[in-house]
Amino acid sequence: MTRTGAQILWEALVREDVSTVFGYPGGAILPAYDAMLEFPIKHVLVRHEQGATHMADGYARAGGGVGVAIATSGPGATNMVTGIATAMLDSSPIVCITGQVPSKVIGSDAFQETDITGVTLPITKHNYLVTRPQDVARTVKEAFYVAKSGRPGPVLIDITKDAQQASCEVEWDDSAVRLPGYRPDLRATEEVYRRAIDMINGAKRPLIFTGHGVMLSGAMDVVRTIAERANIPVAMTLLGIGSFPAQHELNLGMMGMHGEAWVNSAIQEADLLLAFGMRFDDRVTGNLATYAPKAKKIHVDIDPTEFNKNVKVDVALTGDLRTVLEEILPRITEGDRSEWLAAINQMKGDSAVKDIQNLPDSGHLYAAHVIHDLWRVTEGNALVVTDVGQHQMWEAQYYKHERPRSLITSGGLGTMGFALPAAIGAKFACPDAEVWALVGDGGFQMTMAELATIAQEQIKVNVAIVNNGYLGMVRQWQEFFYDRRYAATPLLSPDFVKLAEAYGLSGMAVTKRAGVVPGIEAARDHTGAVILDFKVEQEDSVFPMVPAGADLDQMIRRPSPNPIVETAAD
Ligand SMILES: Cc1cc2nc3c(=O)[nH]c(=O)nc-3n(C[C@H](O)[C@H](O)[C@H](O)COP(=O)(O)OP(=O)(O)OC[C@H]3O[C@@H](n4cnc5c(N)ncnc54)[C@H](O)[C@@H]3O)c2cc1C
Ligand SMILES: Cc1ncc(C[n+]2csc(CCOP(=O)(O)OP(=O)(O)O)c2C)c(N)n1
Ligand SMILES: [Mg+2]
Repeated sequence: MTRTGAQILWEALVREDVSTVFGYPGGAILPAYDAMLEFPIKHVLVRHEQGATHMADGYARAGGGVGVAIATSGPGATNMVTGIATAMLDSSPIVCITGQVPSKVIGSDAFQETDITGVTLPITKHNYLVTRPQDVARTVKEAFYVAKSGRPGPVLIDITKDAQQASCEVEWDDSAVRLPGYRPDLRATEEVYRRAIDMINGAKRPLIFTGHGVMLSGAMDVVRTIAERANIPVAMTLLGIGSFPAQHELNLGMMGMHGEAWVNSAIQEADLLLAFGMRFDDRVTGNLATYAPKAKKIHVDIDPTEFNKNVKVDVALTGDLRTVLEEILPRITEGDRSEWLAAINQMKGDSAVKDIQNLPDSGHLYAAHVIHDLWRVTEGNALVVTDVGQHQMWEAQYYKHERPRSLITSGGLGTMGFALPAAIGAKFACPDAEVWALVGDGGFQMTMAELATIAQEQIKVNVAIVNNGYLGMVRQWQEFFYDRRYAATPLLSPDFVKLAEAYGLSGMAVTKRAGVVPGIEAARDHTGAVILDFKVEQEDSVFPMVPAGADLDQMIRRPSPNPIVETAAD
């Protein structure tokens, strides 16, 4: 059958089970947009191509599939760069499709020409320039395979305008993709397995670390079975939140820079770390020279380049986490680690039982109250998508996530502006979920134009703005490390209630603690999207904090006597 490259593109996407794409049209991608009308694909018109990439990313993280974004050449393509880098750092599978100028003018500085495969080479798992319609079907198939297999990541397909317009005979190939040099299914030897199992069964003070890879491989159940059988407490990375039930008795909480104090202390005392699908980011380890000095380390990861990258490990098990752990599980013996669990409990002191909601109302509104109340009112069932900054860390501390993929956040790149579009993408992947974008007043202003996308698509994504009048996380660093010199962090914002109304949405400002629960309840009851502007204390800080590069147990704690509130971790 003869088809244009544009038609082949959409048919290939349909064959990959794509139902929704996020995009923005322009000259070089117009043939594809024209052909799109013939295919059963929902196109969501964004307001900025960065938004399209974050939506694709949120779609992938929430639903577990591959997200798709589409844009024109030149500025359309370069606007995607931040979203692609965000997906790369957090191993999120997205496919970005860009139009390119006609192949015969490539290299001539043609109108809206950018070498986007060159630009995105270091921030994609793989990318392609397609100049002939005959190559479109195979490329799309490969791109999806690369994006989702092994360690997931972003793939870009740049298609010239002439390749979209020209026709060719098309034959669909249903055979498995084979790419020379790409081996996503490596396996460790039996000898390595044996060493790992002996170490686990013999450990007295072991800790399991669960990372994003637990979610990506669907290993939640097997991790839990191992932890319960061997009585090993579990700590998680920011991106691992949701991989182990928050209120499980073996759950210790988040590790690292803003992790729970007792988790960081326990890491420094442990005799064995079992790192499952996490990559020892510098936010996690602090000073590498003094990191977990008493512990042997076992690292399970699908990407062998992660082994010994930051932390030297004793045993490295390559492979899909679930597959590896299912092999290990039958050989794990039941363990009594009550002494170790008691020691960690001691490290907690009475801090774990302090409930900030019981502290007297000082008349001020704190972000911690807002997030804790959001957790209570939604009964922990919301799908929360955060932006980047203090509110992101407070979310990690105060919203208890019992289920995987219920917290979506930009960890590795720390991309402000991520939350609103990623929440929109998440809503398309999970239409029945109660989706909340939790944003700072700074990051929200980077991508708030996507409120128009919410309005046009008539979707219900509620937005909670933690409005502290500052680029709060940077202000906190200035307070701690730059002598309180607040260079360029005080922040003027528009009236967010009026902004919501200008988009045809509803807005509400909350200034008192007593207004938080009614505000959240009203937002939930309303049929359309609601923007809640929580005007919180301006100079509150996130505690504890391990200063960048400091030893993990050298944490800055909330000053005492406590002038404000305790964090859950204090
Ligand atoms: C302001 C700010 C503060 C932060 N503070 C903290 C903090 O205090 N604590 C913290 O933890 N993080 C913090 N972060 C996040 C941090 O920067 C990292 O993003 C995070 O620690 C990475 O978590 P991860 O290693 O679990 O996930 P990723 O970076 O996504 O890594 C996942 C790992 O799993 C592997 N993997 C993927 N699929 C599989 C599979 N199928 N099988 C096996 N392995 C697989 C990958 O190869 C990779 O090594 C902060 C971020 C920001 C922006
Ligand atoms: C795109 C981008 N620019 C700059 C930064 C650096 N940065 C990290 S947190 C932060 C402040 C965020 O302020 P806000 O959105 O108000 O959130 P808050 O910390 O106040 O909760 C900044 C500027 C970043 N992470 N991303
Ligand atoms: Mg702020």
